Amino acid sequence: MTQVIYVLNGPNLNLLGQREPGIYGATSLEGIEAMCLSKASELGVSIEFLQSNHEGELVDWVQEAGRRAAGIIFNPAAYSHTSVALQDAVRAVALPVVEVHLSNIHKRESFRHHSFISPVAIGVICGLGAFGYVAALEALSNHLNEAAKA
Ligand code: CA2
Repeated sequence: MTQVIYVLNGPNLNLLGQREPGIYGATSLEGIEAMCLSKASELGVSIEFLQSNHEGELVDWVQEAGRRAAGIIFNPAAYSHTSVALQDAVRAVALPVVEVHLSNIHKRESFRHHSFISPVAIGVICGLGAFGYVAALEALSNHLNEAAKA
């Protein structure tokens, strides 16, 4: 059966492409979804691409992924830096998670340097813009294929 990968996006990422292109790039979230769909078809996986401005809804989707998906690509946006609830959700589902940030959070304000998700992710990609999502999809698919062989 085709593997499903959840691509979850946190608060304000629906504004991508409309504001702050100097930090987050000019690609809209719909554009990023299109890039992910194209990569997913190349890799032979299917994706569920979602965005929410609400922490609880993101928790619900992580739990749903635990029942339906093989892994998660997660840009929790500002909740990366604040949310114990999202860390607990990721820990509870025990799925491989690749954390993605469009910007290089380590080059920015110090409050962005810590992520609650990084310690429970298999890897983190930041600073590569929209391409980071495509790289994350390839990395997660490779991780799943390697895990299936072991
Ligand atoms: O670089 C990233 O992907 C971030 O996760 C984006 C978050 C930020 O809080 C993280 O520190 C790093 C912010 C997303 C807000 O997106 C906007 C897009 C356009 C205009 C304004 C905000």
